[in-house]
Amino acid sequence: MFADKETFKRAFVTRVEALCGKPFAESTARDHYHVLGQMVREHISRPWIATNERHRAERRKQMYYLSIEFLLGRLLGSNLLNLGVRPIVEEGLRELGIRLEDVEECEADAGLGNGGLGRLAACFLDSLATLNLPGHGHGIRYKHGLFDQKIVDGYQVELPEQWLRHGNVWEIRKEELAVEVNFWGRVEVSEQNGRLTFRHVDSEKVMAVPYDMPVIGYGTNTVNTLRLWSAEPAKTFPLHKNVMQYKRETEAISEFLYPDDTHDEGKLLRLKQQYFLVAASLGSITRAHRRQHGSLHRLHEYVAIHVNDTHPVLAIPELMRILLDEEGMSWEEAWHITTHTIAYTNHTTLAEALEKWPIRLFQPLLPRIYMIVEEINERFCRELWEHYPGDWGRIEQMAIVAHGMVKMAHLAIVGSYSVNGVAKLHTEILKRREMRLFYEWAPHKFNNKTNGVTHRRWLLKANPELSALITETIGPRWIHEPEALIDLKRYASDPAFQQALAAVKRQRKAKLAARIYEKTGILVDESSIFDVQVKRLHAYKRQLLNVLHIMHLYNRMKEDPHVSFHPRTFIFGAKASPGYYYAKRIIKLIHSVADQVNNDKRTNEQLKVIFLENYRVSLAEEIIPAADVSEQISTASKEASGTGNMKFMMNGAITLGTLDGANVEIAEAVGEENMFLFGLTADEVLNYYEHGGYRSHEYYHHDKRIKQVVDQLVNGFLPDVDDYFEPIYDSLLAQNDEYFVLRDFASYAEAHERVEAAYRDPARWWRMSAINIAHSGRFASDRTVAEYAAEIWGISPSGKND
Ligand code: 4GP
Repeated sequence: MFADKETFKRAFVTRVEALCGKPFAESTARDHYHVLGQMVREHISRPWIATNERHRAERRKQMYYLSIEFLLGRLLGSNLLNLGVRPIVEEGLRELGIRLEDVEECEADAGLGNGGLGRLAACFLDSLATLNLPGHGHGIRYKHGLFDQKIVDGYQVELPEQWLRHGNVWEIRKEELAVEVNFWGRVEVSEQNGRLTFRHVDSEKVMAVPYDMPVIGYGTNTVNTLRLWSAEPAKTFPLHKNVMQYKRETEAISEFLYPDDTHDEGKLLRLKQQYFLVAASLGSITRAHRRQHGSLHRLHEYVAIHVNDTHPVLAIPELMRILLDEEGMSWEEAWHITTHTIAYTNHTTLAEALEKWPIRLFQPLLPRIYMIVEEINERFCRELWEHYPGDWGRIEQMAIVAHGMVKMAHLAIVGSYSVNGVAKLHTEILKRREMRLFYEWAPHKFNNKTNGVTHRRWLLKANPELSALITETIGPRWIHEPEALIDLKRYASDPAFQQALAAVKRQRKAKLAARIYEKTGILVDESSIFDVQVKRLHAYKRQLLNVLHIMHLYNRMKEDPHVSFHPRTFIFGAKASPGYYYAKRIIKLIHSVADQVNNDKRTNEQLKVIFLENYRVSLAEEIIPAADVSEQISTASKEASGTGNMKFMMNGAITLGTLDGANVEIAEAVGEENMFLFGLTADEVLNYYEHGGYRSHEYYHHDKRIKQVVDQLVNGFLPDVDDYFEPIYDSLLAQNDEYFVLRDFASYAEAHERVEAAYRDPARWWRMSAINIAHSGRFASDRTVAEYAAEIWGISPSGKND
């Protein structure tokens, strides 16, 4: 089908006519997308089946990555790339008068995730398949992914996302593999041969139906599986319930992705989603294992189950339930298997994100699971008592069930064999602070796995221009071995390479500028510095610091007609969780400042502020290659890792950031002279939190620049908003500025001056840019996944590359 261009063209035309029932000349871009998608799926059906067969034949250990989010983005482009057929397809389509780009645009952006955590899961799938590792994803097939963001008059409005509206060419429904999931009801206890047995009766049943999506490795025959579960009514309806109500409640489980990152909604539906994912995944994993091995006694030797944050942590009691109630194992054996099968990653230390479920919700919904959690807790507390006799305070702090709540992170640590953070600093903070007592109790469980991103999507696919330059310069080895990018270092000061690098950036900036004009009607100066902050909107990520600084630049220009600096275009993209009102006010603030700045003739030649609505994976792929400056300005200690920072450096942007998350390791790699670092360190921030001593008022009163911009939030400088920004003003002063925005302002402004100076010196700038690209290989998810495979999962590559 994809053997050569002519074969492809013939197959494509025949199929378009056969599948769409119309002459080729009348077919639309959407028809082309569907046909191409189907051709790819057919093309990989053999290797997909073969991968599964090979794994079975080799009896190889498998890893299942359980995640409530997979932020996949579009798949056609990266699938064509990974299969190595993109040039044939692109050329063939061109000869048929079709632009591949237009076809790709027809694909909905699969937004089954909120941000970093979900996108990380998607990057891991790509690396697993490419490294021929037997690792698969399990998630939920939400009917609606993360909401679509519309900006109306500067305010965020949320619309339901509809990625399945035109179907999903990548998925295969496998009804015969459905798993029954039980909610509510009660537990019947009886005694048989001196042993207690437990039966969950009178439950409400839900069918979990799997939809499998292929995960295609780059340049290999491996095709792994992402299994997404959809909730459907069971064949037997509960007698006591209205049928329509039962159907609605059941389907609601996989209807919406919760639009919250880091916040715990505390809703029953969320808990249902979590158990649904876990029960369906474990049902299918254990069924397959049992079929192959006859029993589950050696499950941990053949299966690793990774829980991505605490959302799937009910995998622990659910696996215990299967081993105890279905397999009839002793507690000791079941616990041994469970705690040698499950591994856990923590993604955040924000207190509000640490999930806790009230027993009053948990127990009635999941009666048997709750019993098991209680027993885990009792045994754990007993063990602690032996370890720390008399230390009630410690035991109370570490208990899994306490004060009417089930603490999911505690359950995760106790029931797993590995607990990892996502960057060195984050892991250290977990060990020294957030999880200190657990670290003291079981230090061997704790380890670090610094995040990474797939350089195939974020560089090779998103930035073909830069990729071509890299390959021309150092050859193609970096595509398979991203650490080979280090070879670019030799060219960092080479004027010809620098010029070529600058030309590529110019090209990508022109492309983004055209996109900005198309979307907003605003013309931006392509030779200005593109200074970008794109990520979820959150107080700790400090988009506010960025805006206040823009206001300051504007004030300077207004006050001093002679001040001149290199033109700047500040670009934002961010969704705020619908119930996070503070974050929504910041979005409006960005728009108000943009209106002011962009419409002022005195300043708008030098300063532009752009907000691109509906930030998502496909938009990120357009923005990141065009960035000069990457804003990674979270309050130190708050951003567990960050992954945007890695995507930007890979594309030659230079980080303007705090020493937070993986920025610390980026600085270690490239050297501080190749970044613009500023602000408090994590230790300083944590010290303030612990011992006090910060008074934001002092910074407000002592720095005229700060006073001016903070006052401008509420003094009518920004028209038509009444007192809408008052809560922001209060957060900075009355509430003593929890995220140290004012504390870091001066240092941030000074760092911006360093940006300016560096940009005025092209030889220096492009050298910095090249060095960032050269060192980005270690932030590829291939490295991260290889570390997980060797140090946590114990899985090894299967088959061979082509
Ligand atoms: C994010 C963290 O905030 C981010 O620092 C990290 O890079 C990412 O996970 C992947 O590890 N957390 C979330 C979340 O997205 O929902 O908690």
